Amino acid sequence: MLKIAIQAKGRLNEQSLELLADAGIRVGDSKRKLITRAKGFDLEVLYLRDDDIPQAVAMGVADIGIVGQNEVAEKSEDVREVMGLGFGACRISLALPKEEEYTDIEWFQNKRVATSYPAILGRFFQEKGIYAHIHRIEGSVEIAPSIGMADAIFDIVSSGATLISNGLKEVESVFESEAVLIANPKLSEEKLAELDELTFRFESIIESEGMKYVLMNLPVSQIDAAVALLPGMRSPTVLPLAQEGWCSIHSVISEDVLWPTIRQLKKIGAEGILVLALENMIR
Ligand code: PRT
Ligand code: ZN
Repeated sequence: MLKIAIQAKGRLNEQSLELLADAGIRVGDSKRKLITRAKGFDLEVLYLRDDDIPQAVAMGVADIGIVGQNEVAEKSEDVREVMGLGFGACRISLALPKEEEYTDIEWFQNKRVATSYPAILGRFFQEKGIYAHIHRIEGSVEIAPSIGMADAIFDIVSSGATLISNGLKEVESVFESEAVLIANPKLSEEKLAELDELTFRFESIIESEGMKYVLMNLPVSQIDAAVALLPGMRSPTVLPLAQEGWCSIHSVISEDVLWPTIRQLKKIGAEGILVLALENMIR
């Protein structure tokens, strides 16, 4: 039986549980327990702090885990990144007080930079030939410049609102991250087969994200025009209607092009267009 480590509480907890639920894996209340047995899949769920997940997976305390790529890169543990999970997107950026004049990376020579990601930053500065003082601090990194602890920070940014409200500006985006599924590199054949089933389910969920299922009625004479607008998985499904000269067309379409496509379908005579949510997509 596979053991998966997920964040006990914090930004990735809810979406990790949601992904498991979408994959038909139900997990009981996490709040008080360190470990629970899932229903719907032979899986044990271990709740940890995100910082501890790469090591837990490397040591085999857990076989697999869901964690930000930022933590994987910072900890440099021996784990295998299996797949991106499409949530928890953020970047780690260098930021300075907004009144500072910034020209290029040389600005950082001999400066003091506060961060919770000293390893990633150290590698970046080394690559760029920058010598700077890296101060490791946990939490509230964004206040370090205003209290005189540092000249700049290197921290996680998503919307940028935290930087702005602390009078800082982002000057270099260094590392792009999302939540990933990681695995111990030495899993048994049996566990690898279980992991394969899990990734198959995750992939079908991720693929269906941003996709809609559309169906509509259309004059038969317009089938070719509709097929050109609707790619579908192989090609759209065309079913006859009881009324002669009409058919029903079904297809899967990306949300990005949904509305412009619907406009064009209306123009060629489509009626009764239904747009439905899509839960899973298995190619
Ligand atoms: O308790 P534990 O150690 O498990 O949690 P934690 O407090 O260390 O991590 P948590 O829950 O804050 O974040 C978990 C993971 O979510 C991170 O490792 C990232 O992979 C991912 N993630 C995605 C983020 C953000 N977006 C994010 N915006 N992690 C943190 N932030 C913080 C950031 O530190 C900054 O304070 O949000 C602020 C910036 O957000 P904006 O939107 O104002 O730019
Ligand atoms: Zn953490």
